[in-house]
Amino acid sequence: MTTAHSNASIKPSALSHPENLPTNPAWKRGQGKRPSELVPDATLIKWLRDMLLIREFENRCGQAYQQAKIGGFCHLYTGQEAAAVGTINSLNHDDPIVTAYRDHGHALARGMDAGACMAEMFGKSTGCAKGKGGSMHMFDKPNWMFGGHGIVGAQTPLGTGLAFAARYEWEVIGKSLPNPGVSDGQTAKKKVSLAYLGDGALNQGALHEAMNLAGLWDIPVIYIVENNGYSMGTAIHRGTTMAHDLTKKAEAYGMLGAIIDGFDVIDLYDHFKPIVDWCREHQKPAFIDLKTYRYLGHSMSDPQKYRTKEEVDQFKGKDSIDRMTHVLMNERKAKDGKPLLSEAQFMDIQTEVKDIVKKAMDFAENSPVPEMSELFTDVMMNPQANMSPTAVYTHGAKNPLL
Ligand SMILES: Cc1ncc(C[n+]2csc(CCOP(=O)(O)OP(=O)(O)O)c2C)c(N)n1
Ligand SMILES: [Mg+2]
Repeated sequence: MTTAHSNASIKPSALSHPENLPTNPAWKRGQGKRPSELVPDATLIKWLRDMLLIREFENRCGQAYQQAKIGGFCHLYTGQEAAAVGTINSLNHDDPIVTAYRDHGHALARGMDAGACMAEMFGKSTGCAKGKGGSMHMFDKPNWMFGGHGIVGAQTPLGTGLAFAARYEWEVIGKSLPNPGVSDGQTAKKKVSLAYLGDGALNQGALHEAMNLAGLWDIPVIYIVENNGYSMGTAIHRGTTMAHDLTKKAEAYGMLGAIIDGFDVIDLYDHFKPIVDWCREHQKPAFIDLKTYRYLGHSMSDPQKYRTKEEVDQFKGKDSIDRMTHVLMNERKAKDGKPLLSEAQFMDIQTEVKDIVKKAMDFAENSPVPEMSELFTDVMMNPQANMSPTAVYTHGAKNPLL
């Protein structure tokens, strides 16, 4: 890769001219249509359906956890639905994404089968990670979802690497490598990757190393801070500098930064889609401070002493599902002038998602737990003899540490 020089045809001054920046798209200057106006009616309804599916899935996970059917860590996404749905739907299906441990929403928005997702929650062999990952490790290669990661910030270099690989494929190899839905030898195309992180990851060294390289080498990764205001019980302004304007951090690494409201999925799309298109076209990174809020505790046991009920209620008043339902029932009209969504259609969608999640629960409950032998598969091995104090470990053999 020839790094920044490969963009020599695009004059930096032209690219950074306010009129050419995706943070100032034509529609904001009163010209042209908003991106969401070009989205088919059925797709908008699907966005609402996906947000409802995530909410229902999380509600049922919470119940199953109380019944001890789900064990280990479990972080619910309730309240943040528009963030995953609005950003993922701004991508092509084969643009890779990677996220942290609050990952069920991204998996479902990406199209993961709800049964495989729920079975993973239940630790069953039919789960997307064979029941060996659990809540924090949703993986779905056919849907270009590369996890689900538990170490705060660790996914951000991975997202950067995914974008580097995509750009290398396009610019250096010139053809795509074998991947789901792509046969070897197809012309590679320009891609972007999304690397989601929580506001708690903002001060992790890994993020800053990754952002530095992305800025230096023009790696087309978009860091999305799902800024729900808290890292466990620590409010962002107590632990992070410039919390009132995180785009300054992007500036320091020479990349585009934007603050986007993550509560209204249509508005989010209108602001985010131009950034994705720009990053793809010019093969550049970006950094988004996406304002959102989680309604529930950090994980399953959190007395939430760090915030008031009034604060939570205030954000519930901006609920993204209520907002989208209102827009589709009252503001957006179909070609015949009628509202895009009727009350009856809304009820049907609710019934549909309840049914999907119920079937997913049944599937998870009735699936077998992994075989004992699975303990020794899909684990790291020492590639070189005598490198480990506990001797050589070969794939499939009993781990000497156990
Ligand atoms: C490197 C590392 N340090 C600490 C933890 C413990 N930990 C788990 S979640 C979390 C808070 C992260 O908050 P944030 O990034 O804002 O994500 P949110 O939970 O709000 O989605 C911490 C400190 C961890 N998993 N990894
Ligand atoms: Mg947070």
